[in-house]
Amino acid sequence: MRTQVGIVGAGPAGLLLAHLLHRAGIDSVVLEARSRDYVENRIRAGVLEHTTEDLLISTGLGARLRREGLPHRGVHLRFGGRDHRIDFAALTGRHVTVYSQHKVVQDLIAARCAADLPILFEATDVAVHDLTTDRPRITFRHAGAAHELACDIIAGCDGFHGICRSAIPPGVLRIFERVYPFAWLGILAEAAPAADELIYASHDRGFALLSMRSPELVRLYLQCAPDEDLEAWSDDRIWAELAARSARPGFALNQGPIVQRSLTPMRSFVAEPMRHGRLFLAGDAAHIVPPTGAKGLNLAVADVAVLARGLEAFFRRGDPAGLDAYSATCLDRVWKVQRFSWWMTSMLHRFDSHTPFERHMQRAELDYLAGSAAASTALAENYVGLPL
Ligand code: FAS
Ligand code: PHB
Repeated sequence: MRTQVGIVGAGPAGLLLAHLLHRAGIDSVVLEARSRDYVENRIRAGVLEHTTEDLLISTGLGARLRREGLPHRGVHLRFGGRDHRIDFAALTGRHVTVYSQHKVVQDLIAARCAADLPILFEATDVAVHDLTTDRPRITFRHAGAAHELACDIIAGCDGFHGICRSAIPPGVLRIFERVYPFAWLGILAEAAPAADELIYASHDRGFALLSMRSPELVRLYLQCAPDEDLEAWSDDRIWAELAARSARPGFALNQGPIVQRSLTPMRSFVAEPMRHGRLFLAGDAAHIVPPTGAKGLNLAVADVAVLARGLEAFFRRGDPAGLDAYSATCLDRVWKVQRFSWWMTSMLHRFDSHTPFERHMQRAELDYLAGSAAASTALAENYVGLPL
């Protein structure tokens, strides 16, 4: 088999890259370890930055997004029993859109299949070779047979636990990491949102986030121990803890059947550089942010927008400049988004190791935000998305 760009991973990064390359007349093959059903129903992120929404719509992926996406013009910070609304529209003129990641993946796969373009699900034993030559290769097994894909470029879009980053020889990458002393217990429940917008609740018992997927489906999160046993959390215990952490006079959570629960570990992670020879890392394969800032999916989109532009110049005009600048261009945004995600996480979560002074610093940060247009604007412009 041969193609111009071999893409490992059919998450948002790999699928959007394949979509953008096809629109630029560049051939690619997507190799995915899991089944189509698995990747299309994996519940993860829920918030699209305006740049992500604009890119999806401008590249022909806006039909369902326009129908089912929920524009959100602000979020609420809840602390000390009161709310402070961050008014995105007034402060930045922008909004975000609540639209589940699994729908983005479904839309991208549907577009790929409608164009009859190659995407191989349940590809196993994927391995990348000859990365520092101009003829890199991907070997894999599919439908019971061994295959080799000769390509000009390999895009490592295989997430944090994929094989592409680890295929880079030791000593090449600089790794930066912070592991947080907590995780998020997330649930999907058949209940109406208790508010029109997201609520980030900072409480002495721990952080809680009240998000949503539709007028009938909520996505709720609780800060918990990093090694929390999900079995120890009955539905009643989850609802009681969510209610306690989001309590405010006149507010009541709507409860309903919990249809999915998950545990998401919290880390900040960056691997530099995001390129090794003809291998380009994008999305979670290169970086992880704590989900507090709603950035993981959006950062993956930003990476592949840069990579697609660089590949178009490379294949159309033989101009390598975009690819040579890829890592530095992406990392400039990655580190700003890492900072914002770390800041939101540090401000809103409870750290058992915190001294009373540090807890006062957290509360002072929230009080300052609530009283300062400048501080609220800084949060808003990061949350809606930095310019691409
Ligand atoms: P992905 O991990 O989405 O996709 C990588 C793909 O590569 C997967 O389909 C995987 O099966 C495939 N793959 C892996 N190894 C392979 C191999 N060897 N061969 C072939 N294919 C291989 N972000 C938010 O903003 N908000 C959230 O609430 C949120 N919740 C999350 C919950 C969980 C449990 C996780 C893990 C992440 C969450 N994220 C969240 C972050 C998430 O949305 C990612 O940022 C986003 O999926 C990144 O997309 P990709 O880079 O495409 O990686
Ligand atoms: C979600 O809806 O899954 C979500 C929203 C905002 C976040 C994290 C997750 O910061």
